[in-house]
Amino acid sequence: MARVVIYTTSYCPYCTGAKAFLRAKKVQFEEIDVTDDPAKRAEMERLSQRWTVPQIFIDGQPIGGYDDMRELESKWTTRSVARSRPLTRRR
Ligand SMILES: N[C@@H](CCC(=O)N[C@@H](CS)C(=O)NCC(=O)O)C(=O)O
Repeated sequence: MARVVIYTTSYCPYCTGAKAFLRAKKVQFEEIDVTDDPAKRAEMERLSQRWTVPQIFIDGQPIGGYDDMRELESKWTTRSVARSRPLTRRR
């Protein structure tokens, strides 16, 4: 299974939303709380080249924040549906 890492702060509603989303999808993740950890925050910024929390990584690849994850998921779903059930013409 892919390793999912999420950098968060305690005061961030997007972080809460991202974690709730992952839990709802039954995706296990490792949380790195950077609220009082400037070194980990700097690590997050270096690896993602982003400055907001959350930042989410899948197998070390930065995928962005909460909005990015939702967008990615909707594209995946659309593609999967398109692949598994080709559109048929209505009669
Ligand atoms: N569109 C971003 C928004 C993230 C965002 O605005 N995060 C806020 C906290 S909720 C932030 O990082 N603000 C700067 C800071 O806390 O230093 C996402 O969906 O992840």
